[in-house]
Amino acid sequence: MKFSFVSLLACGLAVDAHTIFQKLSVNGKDNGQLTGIRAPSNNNPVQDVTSSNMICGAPGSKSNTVIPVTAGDRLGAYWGHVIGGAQFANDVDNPIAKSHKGPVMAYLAKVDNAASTGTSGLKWFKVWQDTFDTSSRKWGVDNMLANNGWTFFNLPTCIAPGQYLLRMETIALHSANKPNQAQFYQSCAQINVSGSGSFTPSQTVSFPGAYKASDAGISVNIYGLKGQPDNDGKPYQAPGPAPITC
Ligand SMILES: *[C@@H]1O[C@H](CO)[C@@H](O)[C@H](O)[C@H]1NC(C)=O
Ligand SMILES: [Cu+2]
Repeated sequence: MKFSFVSLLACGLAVDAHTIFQKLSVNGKDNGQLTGIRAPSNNNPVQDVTSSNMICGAPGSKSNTVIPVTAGDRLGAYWGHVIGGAQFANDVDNPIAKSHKGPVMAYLAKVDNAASTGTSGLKWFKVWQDTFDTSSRKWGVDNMLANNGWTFFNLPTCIAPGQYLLRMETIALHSANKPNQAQFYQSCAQINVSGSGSFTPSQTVSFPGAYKASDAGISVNIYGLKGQPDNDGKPYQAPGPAPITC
């Protein structure tokens, strides 16, 4: 019964404890709020894996900016409870409620024009994920919390030059033991990659389509025998493909 009480506290009450990816840093330089970002206008999660909102979140902000990056750069994705970060002073649910354990992942899709492209029919591949570490029993979300909302990763050096949408995704699994209760949070950044990479993915996935509600990483009880959200120290199988290797 413990986990149902926890999830009731986490998301069943009036205050929502959700999150939004809303700015991108490149080698430590913050590009600013919603610059080059397509973010949903509110922090409600997507819970239907067949929804087109699985791509870049519910329709919201638009930007004409395409952020220049070089393959190999260290990217930072900033997540906040609401657009701007904290909803109010001492907001304990910024960047996300501590109950919202789960993975943080990054996908790319090649596009002709990152500022103007539509989002349906794109071919996505995963470039990074921070899922669950069985020894420390920390989730990607725990690392995001420890970094005050930032998740950092290196854009693989093999990524070919050109424009891409970067789809950042956090999945909150605190209620995922119940059908369709995994919470998906995603926005997309518009990037222009330079460098000398030549990677073309041999396999890609579609959104929606890449995930099924029954996937082991989506329909999952993360509470161990002691009622802790530690997956009982067992490996966690994140949804979607494995990240590419260069
Ligand atoms: C993308 O980068 C290339 C190489 O630096 C540059 O020539 C091009 O103008 C850039 N395009 C956009 C939309 O920023
Ligand atoms: Cu939530």
